[in-house]
Amino acid sequence: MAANSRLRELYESIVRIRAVETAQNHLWNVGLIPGEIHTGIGEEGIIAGVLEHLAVDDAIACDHRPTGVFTASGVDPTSLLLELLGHPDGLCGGHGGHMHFLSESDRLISDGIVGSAGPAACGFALSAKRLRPGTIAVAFFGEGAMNQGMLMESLNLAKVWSLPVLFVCKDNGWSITTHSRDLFAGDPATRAKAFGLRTGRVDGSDPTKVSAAAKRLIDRVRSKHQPALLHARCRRPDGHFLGDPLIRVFDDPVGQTREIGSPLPGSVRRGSGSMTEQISALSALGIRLGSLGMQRIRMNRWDPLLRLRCTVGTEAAMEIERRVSAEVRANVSEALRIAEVSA
Ligand SMILES: Cc1ncc(C[n+]2csc(CCOP(=O)(O)OP(=O)(O)O)c2C)c(N)n1
Ligand SMILES: [Mg+2]
Repeated sequence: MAANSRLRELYESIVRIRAVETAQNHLWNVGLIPGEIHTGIGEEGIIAGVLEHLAVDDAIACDHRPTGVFTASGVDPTSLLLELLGHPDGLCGGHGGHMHFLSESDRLISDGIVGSAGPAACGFALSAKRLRPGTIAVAFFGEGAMNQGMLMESLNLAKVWSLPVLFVCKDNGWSITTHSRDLFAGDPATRAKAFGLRTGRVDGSDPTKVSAAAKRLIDRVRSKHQPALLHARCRRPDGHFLGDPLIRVFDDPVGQTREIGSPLPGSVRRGSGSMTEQISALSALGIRLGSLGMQRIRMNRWDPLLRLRCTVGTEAAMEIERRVSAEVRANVSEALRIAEVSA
């Protein structure tokens, strides 16, 4: 395929993920989706860059942010949106919700148990090796998941059983509200190397670099039946989940200072710790907010959509954005019509 049309397809995939994620976020904001929503905005470059090199018979296991992977895999967005609304016509009959999407025929699964994408992908890869030679499995997970035993066991098993798995670690630097540097020894690629896996490191906000790194590893996983790990850094503007209180402080500093600023000193005074412990807890909170604030200020630099838009060119990018957003608007209208609700 010509380089330009390949780039445009990559961009279209990112734009479609962003549009479906944005629609999902809107439906949650107006109260139509129950429970939490973990958005994947900011991770689209990693997902699109990896999926570009997958074939229809390959399998994917993902984490608690599956909307992008399912969208980019070609699952009908209307059935995803209906699933989020808890409707019987949804992808899983409305029983799965946003963390538990499953498309059996496409070999796509997601799970809210952190780290479970590892064993699920190993299972897919074992069956691929025996029943569908030449096909592979991909596991998507965060860097926090790499502290889970089952993910470490999966890296080990994948190597000793020569399983065709690509492990993709989407490293946003945070596990809920804990900065990963406070709980992560070493780094994901070095850990995987210790198990004998081929590894790659890439800036996950640069879709063309992700695509090139993913291709190198996927070609090897497919031809040599050996696992590999791709470590891709990214930033997510929405934080851990929609409505994240730390993010709200930056989006609405005045309102939030009123809401949490005044009760805070009182709750610290009423706390059971010594004065030194209370001061250190408050300064830890200040440091967290400061570091998150710095990330928020630099967020555009990490946006895969904005970065690739420059490469694709304004005119081509706008045509893709107009077309895809009209398609996704039609998906949303269709889902709302079926569910008989309005947003
Ligand atoms: C086994 C397990 N432990 C804890 C949780 C609660 N939990 C949900 S998401 C999360 C953080 C995961 O961090 P990371 O893997 O970096 O993914 P991210 O949310 O940053 O994408 C935790 C601890 C869980 N769902 N499953
Ligand atoms: Mg993380």
